[in-house]
Amino acid sequence: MDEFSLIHRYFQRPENSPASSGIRLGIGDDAAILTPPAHHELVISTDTLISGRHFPIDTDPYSIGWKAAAVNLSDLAAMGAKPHSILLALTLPEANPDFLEPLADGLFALCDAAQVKLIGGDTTRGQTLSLTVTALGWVPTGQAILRSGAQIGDLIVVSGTLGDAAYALQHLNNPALDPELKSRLDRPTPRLALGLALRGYASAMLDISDGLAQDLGHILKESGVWGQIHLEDLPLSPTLAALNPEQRAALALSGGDDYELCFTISPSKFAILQSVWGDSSPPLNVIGQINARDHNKNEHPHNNLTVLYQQKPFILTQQGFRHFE
Ligand code: TPP
Repeated sequence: MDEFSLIHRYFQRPENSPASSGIRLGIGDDAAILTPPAHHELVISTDTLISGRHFPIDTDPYSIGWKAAAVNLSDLAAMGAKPHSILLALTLPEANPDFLEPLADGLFALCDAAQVKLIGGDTTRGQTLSLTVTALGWVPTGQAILRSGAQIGDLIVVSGTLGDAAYALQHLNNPALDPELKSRLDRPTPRLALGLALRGYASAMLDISDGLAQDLGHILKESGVWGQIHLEDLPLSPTLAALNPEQRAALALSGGDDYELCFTISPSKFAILQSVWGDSSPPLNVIGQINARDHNKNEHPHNNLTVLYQQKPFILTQQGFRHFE
């Protein structure tokens, strides 16, 4: 199958869905043409997933397609943006229909649920399967939620539970692995509704891909503040809650692949948010607060985060996922 028939067969879909608003020209020409809504800014992000590096090589193709879209839509959620469309650059060792069909199904299942359209991309042949998705979304001008806005006195809040995907990655060969934990690794849910709901509430936000300790560190650094979190307050699934503190910390703080949102918010706005968000999914949990300066921090002067366990500083052996270590 050549490149053009491959794109046509698996990735070109009817144009007249409700998601096509704002798309003057979609997939199939040299480039797509979008019409941005008035008084909005374009929010754009890209992430590559490489087989064996970002997902186990035997991951099912539906999950691979889903995850490639999910991690990118998660970046838009983290800005408070409404996702609009994606581009996909795909490198494949071979064009096998038994693989491509479910891969496209997984990608489109999430895109359809999020009303996101594939507007272009590229396919190439290469030794290692790799997917680069670029996601585009809109936010009303000036309303995007940056990493740099955390204020002294703000609460630090996370959505959902942490460490599930990292636990699943460690237990892939265990037949007793809870399928729910496995699906947290394979098919993460981008927190799109929450990201939108946090406009006007969160002072700073990001999505947790490399592990909370490392990612929250970015908010603290960009905002020029210090932060304290409490190991006891981290939201955990029952399997992880049963582990010892070192194991819990390694998975929930340094494991990564969570794709939950971490944000800072003033206590008064959080009270209002709770009445608006209520029992909606995912649940929100306060795990710490933003400080002016932390004098406990001498042991890690390069990092503004203190983790407390039983009110004492808890030393992390690793901050989070790093590609080059
Ligand atoms: N090994 C395999 C086979 N699968 C995994 N999911 C991991 C390791 C763990 N892992 C790979 S990349 C990553 C994690 C936790 C972090 C997120 O990827 P990155 O490219 O850093 O995304 P970004 O932070 O740029 O969004």
